Amino acid sequence: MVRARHFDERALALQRRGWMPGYPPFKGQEGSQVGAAHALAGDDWLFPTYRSNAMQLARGVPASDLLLFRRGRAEFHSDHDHNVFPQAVPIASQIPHAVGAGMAMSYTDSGQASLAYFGDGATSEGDFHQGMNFAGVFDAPVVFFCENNNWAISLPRERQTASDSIAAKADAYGFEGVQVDGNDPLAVYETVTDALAGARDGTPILVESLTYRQGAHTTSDDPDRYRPEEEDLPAWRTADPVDRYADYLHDQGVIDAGFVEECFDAAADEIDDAVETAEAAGAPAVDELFDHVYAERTPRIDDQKAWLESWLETHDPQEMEF
Ligand SMILES: Cc1ncc(C[n+]2csc(CCOP(=O)(O)OP(=O)(O)O)c2C)c(N)n1
Ligand SMILES: [Mg+2]
Repeated sequence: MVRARHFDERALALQRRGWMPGYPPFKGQEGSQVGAAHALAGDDWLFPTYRSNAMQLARGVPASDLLLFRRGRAEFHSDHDHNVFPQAVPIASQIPHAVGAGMAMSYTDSGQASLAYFGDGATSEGDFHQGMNFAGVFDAPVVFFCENNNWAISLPRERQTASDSIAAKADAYGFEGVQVDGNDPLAVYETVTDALAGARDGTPILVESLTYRQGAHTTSDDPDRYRPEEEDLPAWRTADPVDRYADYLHDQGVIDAGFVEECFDAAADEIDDAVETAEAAGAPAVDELFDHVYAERTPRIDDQKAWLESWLETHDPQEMEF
């Protein structure tokens, strides 16, 4: 969790000095993401989003790959060594992918499971309902892991849905939905471990992990414009999960006073190296921007590519400020 926190803080600072065009911070969601990531088996598949970098880190994806992806290097979009699908930016589009993969896992008796990560806002998309429906009908080994951080950009959870909870939505699809304190990594780990075991036996499940987005939606967002200073949420929901877990481990006598600082120092070294690696890798080739829009380039994409190539003859993107 400390590694993830440090990655997030560094990424934010790097974006602020123009190192990458944008960044979606996950501060406050480390307990939920790291707890869930540790519950996955090595050969399970994670279907992530732009928000879930802590999950990818905890799963073993190198920090430099995550940074290079944010610098536009398409080859780091997914990580097949760690069974991590590409990060979905179109909201909820990864949910049917996770279900389809789950159905394939069950047809081939592979013993794997897939975990679809998404936010509270994704539950208003058709893809969420279609994925949930297919999983229920076909007994797909899927854990629907909804990280409810109370906000979908500027839309609060109470305006997202009139349901009592997000977990309650599972009822309509014939399987269980559960809520968990998303700021308690051990509770999340246990809940997702049990959820994966059930999923492997053909019972999908929806886990609603209740946590809080401490920062902005992305570096293009200013939450002061829409978020009240005092949230109407219980303290456990807005409390810092890193501090809370460190205090807990300290009280239990598991760690001593200097341990968290040592973790921060180790994380700082790791991220320094990752930034150096990412910087050495250079800018993406122009083709990468256009090659993966469709399976084959269309005439309009070809026109856009030609325009950019001629623009680059007189401009240097490295000199631009974001
Ligand atoms: C299909 C689609 N519609 C709209 C958007 C714009 N958009 C980006 S993030 C976001 C809110 C998502 O909120 P939530 O699902 O709660 O995830 P969070 O950002 O809180 O992790 C929206 C509407 C998008 N990316 N894709
Ligand atoms: Mg949200």
